[in-house]
Amino acid sequence: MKLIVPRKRKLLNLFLIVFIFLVLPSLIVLFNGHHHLVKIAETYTPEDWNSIKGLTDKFDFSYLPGLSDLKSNTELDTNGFVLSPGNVQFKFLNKGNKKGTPEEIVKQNAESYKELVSKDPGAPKDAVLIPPPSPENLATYKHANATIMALVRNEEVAKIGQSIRRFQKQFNSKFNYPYTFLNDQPFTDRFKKKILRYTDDAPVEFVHIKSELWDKPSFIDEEKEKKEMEIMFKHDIAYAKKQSYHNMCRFYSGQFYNVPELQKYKYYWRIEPQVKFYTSIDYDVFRYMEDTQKVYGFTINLYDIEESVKTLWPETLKFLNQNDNVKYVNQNGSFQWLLEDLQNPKKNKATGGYSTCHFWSNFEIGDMDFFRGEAYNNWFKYLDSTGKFYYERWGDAPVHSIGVSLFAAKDKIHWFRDIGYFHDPYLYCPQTPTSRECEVGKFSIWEHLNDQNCLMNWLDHDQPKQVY
Ligand SMILES: Nc1nc2c(ncn2[C@@H]2O[C@H](COP(=O)(O)OP(=O)(O)OP(=O)(O)O)[C@@H](O)[C@H]2O)c(=O)[nH]1
Ligand SMILES: *[C@@H]1O[C@H](CO)[C@@H](O)[C@H](O)[C@H]1NC(C)=O
Ligand SMILES: *[C@@H]1O[C@H](CO)[C@@H](O)[C@H](O)[C@H]1NC(C)=O
Ligand SMILES: [Mg+2]
Repeated sequence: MKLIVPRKRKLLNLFLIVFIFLVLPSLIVLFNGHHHLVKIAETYTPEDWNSIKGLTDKFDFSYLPGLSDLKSNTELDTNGFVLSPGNVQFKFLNKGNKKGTPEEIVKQNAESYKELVSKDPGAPKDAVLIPPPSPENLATYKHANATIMALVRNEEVAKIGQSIRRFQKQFNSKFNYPYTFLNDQPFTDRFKKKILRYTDDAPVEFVHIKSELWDKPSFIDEEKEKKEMEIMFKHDIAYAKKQSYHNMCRFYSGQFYNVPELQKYKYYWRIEPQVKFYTSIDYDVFRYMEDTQKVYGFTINLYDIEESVKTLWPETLKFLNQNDNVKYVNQNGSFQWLLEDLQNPKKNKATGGYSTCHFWSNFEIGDMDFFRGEAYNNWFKYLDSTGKFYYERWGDAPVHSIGVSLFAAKDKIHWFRDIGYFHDPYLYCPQTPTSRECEVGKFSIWEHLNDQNCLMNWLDHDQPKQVY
């Protein structure tokens, strides 16, 4: 027994020495982790951040000018944004002071949505609307500078035909706006012949898209692409592995307005195969866009698959913090809607803050000169340079939506409250005297998708004024 005691003391001393000199310092560092991070943010150069970023693809902190700036910032807390070079930040403010669990917010929003949509909206009141000319005056009618546009494959002729038939009936037979059909393959004679049966007297142009506007850029690392596609596929992201879908999203995000045959137009109205128009449109929608100088119009507004746009928002902030790119941001932009985190907070968590709310772009009426402008184009070029139209699956809808929300004033974005519309599985069915074949207030053909509706967030935070 006696022999063992000194050995125990020795062990205790050894333990104390190890604790004081090795364990204690690590604990101090651990508990001061926050300070440690602040120090990194302040002392590292952008190059250092880039090399740190290279260690992980998960998070891109490089757009943060210094974590200490985030601590208290009255400008950010009052306005919801700070727009100074190298220090661009946005914050969701919950100005309406909405409270509740995500489930409760979904319920509140769904109820408000139903109530709103069941009132007849009439027509927009912020312009003198132009009714259709009488048939004998149609030939000399003064059109807006606009085309109806559809990207479509030869084999989809019957499906786009259905869309056109309804579109002609509800709108275009009254105005005869020209159609532009786009395809990465040459259109067949069969396709052209069939289309001309649907388009009545409207002018029609068939365009074969040049490969440099459509093909995957040569700098894309195909091994990395394959690896990333596999991961997205495992996460059940629709079309993750479909090469042409990625091409389509990139084309609609940043190339369609460069198609030579579209240069002669300012406005476009995008249509897709198998969509429905539920309401009769009895004024010239393009003239409305022109007269009010709107940049973008939509009907449906919803969340996206968060994994498909994981770094779209961080990359955007990175771009805005480069050089003097902040000059492109419109201080009257729709930032709150982009950041709302009450209804589907898990989206914001996965995307570095972006709600994933977007205008559903299979229906969109837009000003191509906006997209052709310096702000949108430089931003798109930056996004394209990241390769993430392929390494992620950035859709044209979130890209258009973030673009118009940042670079256009909110009163240049228009919700077409009077146009009923369907693209599987979502619909917009307002209570109007001409609404047919839809159930007023329904948002999706699947009840469980009601939590995907972002419209109330748009109306709560960024709808500029009552237009209807
Ligand atoms: N020419 C051509 N058109 C395409 C291609 N991929 C998609 N499109 C068109 O691009 C538009 C969007 O594609 P969709 O497949 O409808 O994509 P989506 O609306 O996200 O998905 P769905 O729910 O399947 O409709 C449609 O008008 C398609 O016809 C392609 O590879 N070539
Ligand atoms: C229509 O708009 C395009 C793009 O802005 C422009 O180049 C073209 O000259 C315009 N056409 C007319 C007739 O104004
Ligand atoms: C923003 O809105 C205010 C108030 O409506 C207006 O005075 C200002 O000119 C707008 N600025 C921009 C850049 O649109
Ligand atoms: Mg579609």
